[in-house]
Amino acid sequence: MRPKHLFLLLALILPARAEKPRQNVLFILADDMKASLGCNGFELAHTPNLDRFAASGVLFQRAYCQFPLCNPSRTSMLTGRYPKTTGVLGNRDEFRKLHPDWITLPQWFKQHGYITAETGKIFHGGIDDPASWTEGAMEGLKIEKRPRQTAWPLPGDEGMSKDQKSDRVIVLDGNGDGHPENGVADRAIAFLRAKHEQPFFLACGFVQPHSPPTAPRSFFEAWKPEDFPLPPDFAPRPTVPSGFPKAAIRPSNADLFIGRDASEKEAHEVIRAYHAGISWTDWNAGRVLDELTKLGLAENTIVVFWSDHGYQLGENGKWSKAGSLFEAGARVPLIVRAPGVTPAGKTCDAVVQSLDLYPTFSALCGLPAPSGVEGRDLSPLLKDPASPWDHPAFTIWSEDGKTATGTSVRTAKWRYTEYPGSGAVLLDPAADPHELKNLAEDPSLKDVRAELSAKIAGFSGK
Ligand SMILES: [Ca+2]
Repeated sequence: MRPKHLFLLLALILPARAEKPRQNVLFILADDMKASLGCNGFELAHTPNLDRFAASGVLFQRAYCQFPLCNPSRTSMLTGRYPKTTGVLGNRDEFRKLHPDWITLPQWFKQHGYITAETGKIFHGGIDDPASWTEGAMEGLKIEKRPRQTAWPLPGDEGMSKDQKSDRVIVLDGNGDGHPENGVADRAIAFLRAKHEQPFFLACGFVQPHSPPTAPRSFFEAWKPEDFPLPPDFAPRPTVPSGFPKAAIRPSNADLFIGRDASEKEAHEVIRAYHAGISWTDWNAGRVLDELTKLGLAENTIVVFWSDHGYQLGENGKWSKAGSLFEAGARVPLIVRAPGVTPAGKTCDAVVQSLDLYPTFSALCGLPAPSGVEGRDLSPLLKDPASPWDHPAFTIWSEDGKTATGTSVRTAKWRYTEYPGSGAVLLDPAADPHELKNLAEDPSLKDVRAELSAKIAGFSGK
């Protein structure tokens, strides 16, 4: 071969062989946050940082969790498997005891040369998975001094039961410095500033707006309590709406207004407090996102914002996520920015699921496809949010932590839920955004119901 030809051949081969630098991952999680960001179209929201982030990536408007409770939802997402497969149907189950050989999402990155670090709540509180994280990445966060706080409506901690401690509103002095929630962001920022020889997977998990709703005073002052209208089906205590099966609303609240009625005045206050918690999370997420940009890491880092499930905020007297197989409980905020992949400021209306994140992160970073996962790689939607996509989302609830006592399927048009032994719910969320009208017995929708019921039967057979 003549030297000129050899040079041309090498020029063709070498770039293909050169190792492409791997992208970092910054995964920001929120706890109990319904999709009520400004970018979701919620006009009362005060979420400038996440709105700006959404304007730089792809916002999913129909993203759904697999179980409306922390541990089952997070376990499903972090293992890429449906809750029925994980067997984790309650907050006390530990997936690692059930599946010692499974490889979690961060662990998959760790196995492929990434530093994997966490700050805040990633797995459920009290259930961490040391195998998922790089050794040394879990040094404890030191809290020097907590900010002064005011509890409402109960005056102090003395004599309060665990439930009562959860059932109140916390107003912080200053900007919350010294509170663990700010510490979650501080630690993420410190991690980003440190020099890393390897690509990183940093999970940054905030615990707001989980009860008790907590935020610095300034975030409350963005609104008056009455700025937030009560839901049209507001009730002082959990109330099964007319035309719905009994199992659709649990008889008692799990997070707020536990064992007591909600007055309209308190309801306005708590709704405001919940959104103040969202705004504080937005502020902390903004600090981390700004640091990523300032350090010049944004061009080489995939960023995802997600919450573990939604929330019912007084609808039918329900103040919790637990048991909610409505849009309010199953829908989650999801924003993805992948440099070189996602267009800026696009909205995706495809139905996607939390458990799709594992294979998606993996594909975006050029890792091999993980085995055993049940989600789908969302890359086609990230490249073109209008790509054809016709996969339903499934969300289940279990009252006893052992079997599904409700199974819900979401398609582009419908939400359909079956509660064995109690009945079914068919909702048209676009026409009925407050989820007031159960269409399950509408004779004109008999075929629709049969088709959706067949999807649930197929899913239940997994
Ligand atoms: Ca949660």
